[in-house]
Amino acid sequence: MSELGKCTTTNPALLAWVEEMRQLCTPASVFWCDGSQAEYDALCNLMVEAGTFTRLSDDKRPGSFLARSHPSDVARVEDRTFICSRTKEEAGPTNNWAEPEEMKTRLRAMFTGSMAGRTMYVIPFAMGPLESPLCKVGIEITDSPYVVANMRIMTRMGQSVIDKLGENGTFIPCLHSVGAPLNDGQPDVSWPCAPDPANKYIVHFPEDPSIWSYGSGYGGNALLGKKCLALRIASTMARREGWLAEHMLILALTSPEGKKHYIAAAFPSACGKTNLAMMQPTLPGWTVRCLGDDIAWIRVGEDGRLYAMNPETGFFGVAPGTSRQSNPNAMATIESNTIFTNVVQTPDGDIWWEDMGVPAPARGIDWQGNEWQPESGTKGSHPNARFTAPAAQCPVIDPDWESPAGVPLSAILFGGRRQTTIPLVNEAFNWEHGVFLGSSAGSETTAAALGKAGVLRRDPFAMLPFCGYNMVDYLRHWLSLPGKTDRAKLPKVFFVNWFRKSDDGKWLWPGYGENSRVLKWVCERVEGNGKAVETPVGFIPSADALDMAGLDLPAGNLDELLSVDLEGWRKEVEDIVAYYTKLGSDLPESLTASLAQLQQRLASAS
Ligand code: GTP
Ligand code: SPV
Ligand code: MN
Repeated sequence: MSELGKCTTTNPALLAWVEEMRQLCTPASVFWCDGSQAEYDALCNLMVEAGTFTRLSDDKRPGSFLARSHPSDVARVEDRTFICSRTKEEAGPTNNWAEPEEMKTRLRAMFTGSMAGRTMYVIPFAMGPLESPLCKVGIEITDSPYVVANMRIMTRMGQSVIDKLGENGTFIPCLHSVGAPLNDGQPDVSWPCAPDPANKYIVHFPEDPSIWSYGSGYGGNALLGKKCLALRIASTMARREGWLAEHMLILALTSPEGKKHYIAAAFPSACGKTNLAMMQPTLPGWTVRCLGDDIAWIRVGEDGRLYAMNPETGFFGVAPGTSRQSNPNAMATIESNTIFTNVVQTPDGDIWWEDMGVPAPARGIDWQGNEWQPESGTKGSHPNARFTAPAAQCPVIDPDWESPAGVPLSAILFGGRRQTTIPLVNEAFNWEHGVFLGSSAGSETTAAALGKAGVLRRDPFAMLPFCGYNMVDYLRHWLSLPGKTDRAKLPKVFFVNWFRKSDDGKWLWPGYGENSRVLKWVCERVEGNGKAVETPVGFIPSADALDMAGLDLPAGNLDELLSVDLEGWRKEVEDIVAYYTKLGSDLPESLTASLAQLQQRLASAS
């Protein structure tokens, strides 16, 4: 192992960029990360001393830590996220845009001296297995040791990446500062950041490509390999190079007869990807294996099928609601070596959150660091509290999860959080109709981004906050796939909704492991079996098509989940028309045709 913090690269471009950023940000010191366990341990100890981390009990959660963020810094900031392509047109109607040189001037001013009194960490990281044809190398410069520790779990990081880069390899520069320089002698705080939202900037320059992030230390704002690189920047590369960078989980589903299908699913943030990715099927004999829970890079393989690969190595998962009942495999994954952020600290040195499936502690410390009791009437953990855990610790991780080639997809699911109208599952008539379903996906907003939760918005392909270029061009890119391969080899497309509610506010569908019943039907449809009725909105399972053995659903629920609510759908169509109008006149004709056909089918169904 190399001496901690010592540089081992001879790559001149890398050395020059780090030196330039050192001069800009004027840190007290520079630390080159090698990604070793010893380095991780040393940084965790340092954070314990600084009050950023609380070490959890070795009996309860070995190797694990709790962090509490600043109350202003708890989620992604979509308003402060920019795609600075050359022209506004290239960023498109759904992204914030600023002229790149103007933005760089502004950012350079913000970053000037921004790391004063702090250590500047240099993190070499790779997204994707190092041998994968899609693997991308990034270098994140950050003044947050919390970011370093999380990046070590979430990415392939350290010396192996420097070695891959070699003398002449290229990398994506990712500059990050919490935006809280320290004057001489000024004491630090446990979670430094720039509290005023107007001072946060999550900025992408797709032409460089490069990423500049200022003012936040939380999640997707700060772990720049994830949303910034593996989705926003990667989507622009994917478009150019003919592949796809998607906000999707990847799972393997095996039937009792041993038939294995790989499925990818795009649901918006906090809408069930992690849960589906590692679910425990309630149907006897079926198994799910997890390959990824948030991001999929997909390319056409030599055999013409679509192959999906997870570029990450960890899970940055929503804590509240995670329990032995809802997600036993996540609970097993986070038994050790996990970083918890914004959950309750219990008196016995462990953590707790709402709907964890175990009794709340009589008292504890809430996510804001205050004494807390369950009777207090406030939530002890933040709704966007998260765990960061190594994927390798997941008991149902698929043996091929690190395969450089990825795995061939049988089906793609789109979904959203919809209390009304949208059925439990709906199969697209064909690829173009599938792209229409993805493009028009709506979902109620969640705590994963700052802003009001529970508001219905269109979130095409669950990529609204993550598409690095013009959304209309993105949709065109998806429509171009049948031209790149044999159409018959493309995965079948479905739309699912686990979140329907009755008029009295109860879930109509139990969700979680019971979603295996829907996945079984998906497999049957892929194999050419599976009974369905053709409806105006797509193929929906016929009344007896879903395997409901052993599930006691209240009378009428299944009917409601699988019926086409014509009135609701007409409103839905109006909303989609309005959204398509917002996307502009350049929308591919295939999509406007799909919408018109849906309108016609609904009209003649009345
Ligand atoms: P990100 O990490 O933000 O991308 O979220 P995600 O898409 O991975 O969502 P996750 O699986 O963490 O679930 C988010 C919330 O939805 C949690 O509170 C879950 O308990 C809840 N949830 C997940 N699956 C289901 C389901 O099938 N039914 C119901 N009712 N809730 C679910
Ligand atoms: C999401 O919001 O989709 C997440 C969490 O996966 S974050 O990494 O913060 O973006
Ligand atoms: Mn996500």
